Amino acid sequence: MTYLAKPKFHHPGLPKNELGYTHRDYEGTISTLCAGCGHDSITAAIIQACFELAIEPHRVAKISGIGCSSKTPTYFLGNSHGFNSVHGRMPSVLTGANLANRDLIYLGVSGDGDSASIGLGQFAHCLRRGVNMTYIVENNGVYGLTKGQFSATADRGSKSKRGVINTDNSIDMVAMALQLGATFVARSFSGDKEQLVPIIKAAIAHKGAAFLDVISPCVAFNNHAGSTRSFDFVREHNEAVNRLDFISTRMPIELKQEPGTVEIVEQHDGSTVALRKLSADYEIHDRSAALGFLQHHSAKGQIVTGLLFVEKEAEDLHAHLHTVDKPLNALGTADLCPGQAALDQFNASMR
Ligand SMILES: Cc1ncc(C[n+]2csc(CCOP(=O)(O)OP(=O)(O)O)c2C)c(N)n1
Ligand code: SF4
Ligand SMILES: [Mg+2]
Repeated sequence: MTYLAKPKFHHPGLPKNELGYTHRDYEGTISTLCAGCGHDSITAAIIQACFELAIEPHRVAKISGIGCSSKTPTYFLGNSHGFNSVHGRMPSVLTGANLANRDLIYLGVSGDGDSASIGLGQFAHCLRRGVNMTYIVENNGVYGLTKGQFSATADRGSKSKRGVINTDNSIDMVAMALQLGATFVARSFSGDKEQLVPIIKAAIAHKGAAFLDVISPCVAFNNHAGSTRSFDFVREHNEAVNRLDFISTRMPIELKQEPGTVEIVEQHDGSTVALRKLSADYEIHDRSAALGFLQHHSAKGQIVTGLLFVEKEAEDLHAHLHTVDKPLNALGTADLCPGQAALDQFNASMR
């Protein structure tokens, strides 16, 4: 994989966190994504969240699939463990790593193509099993890396850059995550750092399956007229617009939004998305209400962003399986060979 190393020096006055690390200590190599890609804003938010949480980088494992989104772990946490797996297989690789070493912080990074098409089964089982992780889908509605085919999250009726109309129904991964039993479910927008950074921090702190769908503009393949995110389309059809946006500029979009408001985010080509930010009094512990809230606003053409649901007493896969409380590589001979008496007792229990 090609990458550009960042210079090692940095300003001596950079702020430090409680571990004495600067922001630079949480960065990776220089991004090779298109300038203005929403994925780079998500990278910046992950770096900020890990810096603010004062996470020791060697305690993090970043696991991804294939796609522009799945390339992004190269651009953050350069001193962490990382595994760029096969298309759609991030969840099973992450599950295996998590079972082998429960002491690491797992960041699963994926795309809407990676998770909603080839990896849909893996996505589903990973969430329903309650693997302790932060699962981030960088959702742009297209297969960016392979030149802009519709992904399964693209709206029915929207037009691709090549002029093809999408005739398939779209998948809402947030609704699916709620139905699958994820214990932390949120959606955000790559350009809303004020919302995204605290959500990532909360997801990392959550002990269980945390799913985060981040709407992330693809500047290369979702910036054309005819998309269901255009302002005219929303006004005329007033249909669910629960995904993507697109921009023609080469500058990332930024957004400051008050809780409880709907913000029409206009792109440089005139296309828009309507983002509804949850209000402060939204009840986050009611799974079925969260689903209803999502669908109600989706029908009005609004994308709900914010922390939609958190299970109060979340448990993870290790708790379900009653696994040993140490990482497997920390088990000594005494743990692995408990002796003849213990073996006899175990054999007796099988008779
Ligand atoms: C088994 C397999 N099938 C197909 C591909 C081709 N492929 C590479 S990335 C990709 C889609 C990526 O889309 P997404 O996950 O949304 O990432 P984005 O580039 O949009 O961030 C596809 C189909 C592949 N690499 N491996
Ligand atoms: S093709 Fe799209 S998703 Fe890929 S780097 Fe460029 S803007 Fe980002
Ligand atoms: Mg994509």
